[in-house]
Amino acid sequence: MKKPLVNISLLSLLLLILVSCKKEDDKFTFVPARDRGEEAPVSTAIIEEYLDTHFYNYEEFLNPPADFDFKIKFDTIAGDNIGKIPLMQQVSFKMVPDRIAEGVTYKLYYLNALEGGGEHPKFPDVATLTYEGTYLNTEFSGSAYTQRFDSAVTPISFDLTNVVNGFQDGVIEAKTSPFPPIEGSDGSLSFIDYGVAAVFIPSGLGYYVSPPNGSAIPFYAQLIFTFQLYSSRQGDQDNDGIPSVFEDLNNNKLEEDDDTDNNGLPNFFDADDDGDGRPTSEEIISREYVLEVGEAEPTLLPDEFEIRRTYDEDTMQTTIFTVEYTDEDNDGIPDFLDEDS
Ligand SMILES: [Ca+2]
Ligand SMILES: [Ca+2]
Ligand SMILES: [Ca+2]
Ligand SMILES: [Ca+2]
Repeated sequence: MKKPLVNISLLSLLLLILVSCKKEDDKFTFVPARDRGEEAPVSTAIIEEYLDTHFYNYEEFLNPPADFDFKIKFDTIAGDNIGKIPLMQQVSFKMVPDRIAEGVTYKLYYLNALEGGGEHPKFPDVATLTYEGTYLNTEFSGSAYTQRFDSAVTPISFDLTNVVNGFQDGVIEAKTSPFPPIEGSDGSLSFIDYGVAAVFIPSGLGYYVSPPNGSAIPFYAQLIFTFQLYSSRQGDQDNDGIPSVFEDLNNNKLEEDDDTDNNGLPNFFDADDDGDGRPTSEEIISREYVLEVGEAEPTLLPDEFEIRRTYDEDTMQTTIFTVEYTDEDNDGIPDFLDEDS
């Protein structure tokens, strides 16, 4: 199930430089991938047409029937449904950069059908959700149709740095449940007060010319994901002790473009960020403070900061996790980013 969501940005980059190929007259002719900047408004137009002509089951979300599954369903505004409110009037959007072509941005539409009571995942976190992915295509029929290509009906955890970019960008606009899962007698997990959302992904933030092997997704397909977001945990993809959200040094909310030692491994995925041979985990100091109820907050050192806190309902203890960035040669550059210290 994971495969169709695998991040293909590197592969896309290759394909951008190389080509896609098409068989013609018994020989292969190479067709360069379309210009990403020119394709972006085309994608937007296709998605906007869909949003103008479709609605979702908002009435069920407003007045949930007893057996309602709290899943988003779309339908065409026509016939009996001619009076429905178009998605276009109910979605939000944000501008999102292309990860490959500099200067190209997309209008990313998303829908929060139900706001969770918890938190927004951060962009490099690991989210637990159920979902359905469809692609939107106009290539053959002239009008948009959707086709499901992937789904999970039991909760699955996704590293958000490892899914298609538009899905990552959409999930972080939803909120989790504020409560831990409830375990059923059969071991199944259920959640309450979670977020239900959808995201409408332009092809450049989807698969572009690299749909997953074996999938029926055409080139340049726009994608729509609906999902139920249950929980999220902080990502530390390289296990170096610094949560990935703090490895976004240029603070642009993209994890893939920070690479201190220029070795091709971005900091969130590099356990030796400065490439000095000493692992990052040995160039920082990680601490934990356990607080009893009513106990005062610890005073942190000047270069120490909190990365996370947890609360244990049984012991009623709060644990605060911190990291201190040491700077042995006092040059203002923390040791883990300083190749000569
Ligand atoms: Ca960044
Ligand atoms: Ca690196
Ligand atoms: Ca790192
Ligand atoms: Ca160092």
